[in-house]
Amino acid sequence: MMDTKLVRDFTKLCSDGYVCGWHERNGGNLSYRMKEEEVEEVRDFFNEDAQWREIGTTVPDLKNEYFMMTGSGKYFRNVELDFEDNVAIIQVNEDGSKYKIVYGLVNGGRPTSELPTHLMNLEVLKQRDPEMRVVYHCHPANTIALTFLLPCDDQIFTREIWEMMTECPIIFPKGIGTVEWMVPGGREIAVKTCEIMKTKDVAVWFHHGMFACGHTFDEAFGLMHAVEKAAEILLKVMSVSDRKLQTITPEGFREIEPAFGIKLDESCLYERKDGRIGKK
Ligand code: 2HA
Ligand code: ZN
Repeated sequence: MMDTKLVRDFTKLCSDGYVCGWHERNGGNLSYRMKEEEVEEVRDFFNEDAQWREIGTTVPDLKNEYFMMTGSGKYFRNVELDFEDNVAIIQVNEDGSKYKIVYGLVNGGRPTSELPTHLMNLEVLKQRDPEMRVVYHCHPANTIALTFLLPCDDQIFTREIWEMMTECPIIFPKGIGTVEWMVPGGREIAVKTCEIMKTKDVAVWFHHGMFACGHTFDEAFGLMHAVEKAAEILLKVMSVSDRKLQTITPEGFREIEPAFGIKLDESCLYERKDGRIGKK
C-alpha cells in the first residue's frame, strides 16, 4: 500500500500543506476519487465487510466508487508519520446515500467532517470533467485575512487576486467563488460550494478557509498556493496604502486571453476609476 504512487502523492500534499502553515491542529481535509486501476492495485488490503453508514446527503453519480480521504479530527502533520491511522479509503453504496470504510483509520474514527462537501463537490466535478478527482480544503492565513477586508463578492475577490500576479488569471480564468460565513460540516455549505464548483476551481469560505480542486494533487495544491500567495501580496499592498498607484488594467487582462488561449470571466473586468479596492 505504502509503495503506491497514489499514497505517496496524497501524503506529499498533506506534508506540503502542513509546512505552508495551512493545517493547524486538525484543520483542513483532502479527498480523491480513485481510478479503477488504483482500486485494483490495493484491493487486497480492503475490508469489504465493513458497516454501511449514512453520508448525510446523496451522491448518485458516485455510486460504487472508492475515495481516499483524511479522517475527521486527524492532523495533516501526522499523515506521513502514520498513514493508516489518519487516512481512509471509503466506498459509496449503489444508491449514493451510504459509505463504508474499507481501509485505514485503524485506531477508529470517521472520514473528514466535511464529507458532504467533499463528496458533493467530487460529484459535480466528475459531471464537469470525468478526470477531475481532487478536492482540497485548508485554512491559509492571508486568504482568510482578506475575508475581513474584501466584500463577499465573487467579482471583486477575483479581480483583486488576479491583479496581484499575472499568472493568476491564467491559472484560474473562471475566477474565485465566495461563500458567506456559515456553519461548516453540513449540507447547506456543501450546496453553496457545489454551485461554485460547477464552473470554478476555487471557493473561499469567509472567515474559515479555502477549497480548491484539480485533476491531480499537484494541480489542486498549486492552485491553492497561487491564490494564497496573491492574497499575501494584496495584504502587503493594503497594509501600506488604500489604493494602488498602477495595476493590470481590464484591457491588459483581455490581452492575456489570446496570448494564453484562455477565456476570462468578463464580469470581473469591470471599469474602476482610481486604484481603490472594489468596484467604485
Ligand atoms: O477541522 O477544516 O472545516 C477540519 C476542518 C473543518
Ligand atoms: Zn476547515
